[in-house]
Amino acid sequence: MNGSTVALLRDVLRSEATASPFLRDLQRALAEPPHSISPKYFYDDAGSRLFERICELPEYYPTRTETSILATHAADIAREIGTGCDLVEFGAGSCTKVRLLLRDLQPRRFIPIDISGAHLEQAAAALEREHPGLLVLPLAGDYTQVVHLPPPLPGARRVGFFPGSTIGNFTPSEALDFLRSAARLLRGGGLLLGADLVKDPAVLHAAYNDAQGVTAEFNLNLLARANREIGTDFDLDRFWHSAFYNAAERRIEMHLVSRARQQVHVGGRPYLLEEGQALHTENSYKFGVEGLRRLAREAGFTPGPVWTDPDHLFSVHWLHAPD
Ligand code: AVI
Repeated sequence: MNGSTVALLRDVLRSEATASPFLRDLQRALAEPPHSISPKYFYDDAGSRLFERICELPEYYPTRTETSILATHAADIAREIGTGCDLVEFGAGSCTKVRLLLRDLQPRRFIPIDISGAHLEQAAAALEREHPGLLVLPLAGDYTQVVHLPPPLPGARRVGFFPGSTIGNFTPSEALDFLRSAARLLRGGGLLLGADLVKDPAVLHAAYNDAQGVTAEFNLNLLARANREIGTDFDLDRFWHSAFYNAAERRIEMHLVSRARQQVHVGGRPYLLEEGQALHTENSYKFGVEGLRRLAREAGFTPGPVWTDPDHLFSVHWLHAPD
């Protein structure tokens, strides 16, 4: 590290107490390797809308595949879990996938947790209208932090639902931490978990490099969001979307790559980017069924049945959480 990098780092650290988390994390990512930032910054309103469009893309198989697994096996899943549970969804969004389970699972209560409070309230109200007997208690907050749930319903097992392979966007140690806290929170019940599977890299490549460029726009929205929210001056035309399968790590990596040597300003500070320099914005880990079950065991779960699609693209796991 040379002198000017040290000075820059000192500056970054000094301003941390007052900076917004996004500003602080972006400054840190630009100041020093590994030049990476959490994918959670994708999801402002525009990013969430772009993600919804991704889920509809012909190349993006995970959403429709998981949906078809849940629709096909809802009765088996309900038999395994048992009716009348206290159901909690982590990162519920529009509460779309849970609808596939409600008829068979008949939970006594549904607690959707999501960072976007306003969106969640609407989704919860719509769900209650559709299912008059169901008590829906939306909880606005970050489910990766400590979750304070309302007291359990007497006699109802607590069951978690974490679809979409969002577990794949965590680092391996974050995934383990998340599963450990879920196993504690869901003691005596369990977790229904969706996980994307390792497959032909060409299929993966297409899913993250769609022909319409929606995934590219989703990735670039991180810079657009920074311009909107924290006054940065990124020129989006001077970056390109890169997504590739890293076979050794079993993950798709997304990066934003500088098309030229350029200077950008973040929080009033200049950062020089070389041509080809990349900001790592997301990992999307892919799992083997056995690997996922091992991870769950390590976190304190007892793995139960697994449901997959005929092409073995995606998996849904029932994980018991012992008392
Ligand atoms: C939310 N998450 C599971 C998606 C994924 O596939 O990792 C996010 C995404 N990134 C690019 N396309 C979709």
